[in-house]
Amino acid sequence: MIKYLDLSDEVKYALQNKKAVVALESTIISHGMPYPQNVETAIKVEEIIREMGAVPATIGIIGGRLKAGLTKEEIDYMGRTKGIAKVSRRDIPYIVANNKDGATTVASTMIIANLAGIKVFATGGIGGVHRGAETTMDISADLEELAMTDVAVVCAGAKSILDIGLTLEYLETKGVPVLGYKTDELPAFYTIKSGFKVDYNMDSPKSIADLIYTKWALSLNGGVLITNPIPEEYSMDEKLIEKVISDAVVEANSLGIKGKETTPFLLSKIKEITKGDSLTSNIQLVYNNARLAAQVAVELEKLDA
Ligand code: PSU
Ligand code: MN
Repeated sequence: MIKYLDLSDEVKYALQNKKAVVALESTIISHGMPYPQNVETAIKVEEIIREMGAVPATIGIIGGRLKAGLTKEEIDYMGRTKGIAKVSRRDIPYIVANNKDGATTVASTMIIANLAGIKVFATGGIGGVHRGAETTMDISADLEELAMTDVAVVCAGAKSILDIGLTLEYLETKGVPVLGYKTDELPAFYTIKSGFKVDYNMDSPKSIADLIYTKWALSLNGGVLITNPIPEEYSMDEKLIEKVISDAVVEANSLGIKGKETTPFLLSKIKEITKGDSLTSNIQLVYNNARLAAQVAVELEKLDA
């Protein structure tokens, strides 16, 4: 598999010298945010990770090569080029065999991070069990990946475009610990609260790293989900965002939006209805997650040394 993988010099050096590395995904760049905020955010996230003493590895597929550590130019290319495929686990072989470009989701970013030997990954939101999944069977491949691939993912909880309760049930079935950073309650992406509990409230990056280390030392394969509440000053009004999301879901259904188009459609609709407020919150929560992920990666590296 490694023959398909390219590490940037910075990432290669960091991994060889046991420095903390944090993986970042590219679907958030190509499909999760509009240009140019997507590129600005992706570059700022990398800077934040470096400031926190870790090395960022933005992951994507370019010309059929799996890349861990995109250059600024490659990030810009992923952000401005229209029609880059959204690539999850099932799409990787087609994209690689045909030398195409692909923006990686949480699932495929975990796969490539794992190949590269990167253990911690920061993102905004993961995919999950969608509302209405009992008839559509729309359950993100991200959940299966968390079940089997040894990468810890820092996110801002589950947003209510998903069925949050069913998403948590699925993660429980698959043996994925859901941790809350300094919270008992699962955050809901745009808001601090969701009405659902996390499995464990963790009070420090060190305690999170200890849990991750122990899980894998026990050969309990698969990921760990670390949920980090959006900073209070950027959190949105709960009632407002709930109404916006419900309206967006109704519109997606009436337009017959399905499959991998669903999440990008809902995100852009929510941004449109909130006149960009949701985008501001989304950007800030990603920065917040990058800070925590870098701290966790630094602590985990100490344990591994
Ligand atoms: N949630 C967001 N922004 C995103 C995504 C989710 O707030 O960009 C992206 C991530 O890449 C995630 C993917 O892995 O959507 C999930 O898509 P799907 O539901 O089709 O599996
Ligand atoms: Mn889906």
